[in-house]
Amino acid sequence: MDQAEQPDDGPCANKRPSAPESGAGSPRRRPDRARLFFALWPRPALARRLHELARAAQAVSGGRVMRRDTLHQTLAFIGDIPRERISQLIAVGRTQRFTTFGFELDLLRRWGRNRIVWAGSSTPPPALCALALTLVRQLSDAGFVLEERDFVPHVTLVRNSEREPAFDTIEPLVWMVEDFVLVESIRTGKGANYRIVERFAAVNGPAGP
Ligand code: 2AM
Repeated sequence: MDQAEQPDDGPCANKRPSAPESGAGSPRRRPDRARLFFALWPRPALARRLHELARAAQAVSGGRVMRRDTLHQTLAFIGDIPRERISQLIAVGRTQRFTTFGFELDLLRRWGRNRIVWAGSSTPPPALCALALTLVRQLSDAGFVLEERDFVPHVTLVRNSEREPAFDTIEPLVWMVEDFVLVESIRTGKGANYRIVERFAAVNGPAGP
């Protein structure tokens, strides 16, 4: 299999649903609707390291480096929904019970199908997969329409890349997870801006802003 392609079974091998990208191609903004997702958001020091890595990768792969303030790892993608349903998403976020955990980002990969270069983990911890799977199951239970897709935890670093980055293992970057966030993606002419709607802390860890 072409290594650049997404595998059938990701490191979190359980199938779990992920929402269709409804309205994804539409540049028209509707004030009564919003595009949302749950994600891990790196603290500033980690975001800086990831951004340095993104720039190093882009120097080889070409394409567009993600802005430092937009770097994240998606847990569950909801897509375009009526704004009045955001409170339901917040309720789902608040029911998650998890304790702090850490993992290493130690891989750099490229998917040819969507031309993104991303950082990921060769050994994603069960806690990460469990958080994503539970979120998506509960979203489904709450009536959000989700599609079947494997969960491959990743941080997109470069979009529209033209070739493989020259290196595929990296000096491990440690990510300590103390919380996760609900994010609104606001499309602009220059790409997406992200707004953190709500932060959900681990049961044993205070999470700062
Ligand atoms: P990507 O970086 O791999 O494109 C905001 O768009 C976030 O949601 C990004 O992390 C993006 O992943 C992710 N995303 C977009 N569409 C998605 C989909 N249909 N399923 C899962 N994640 C999606």
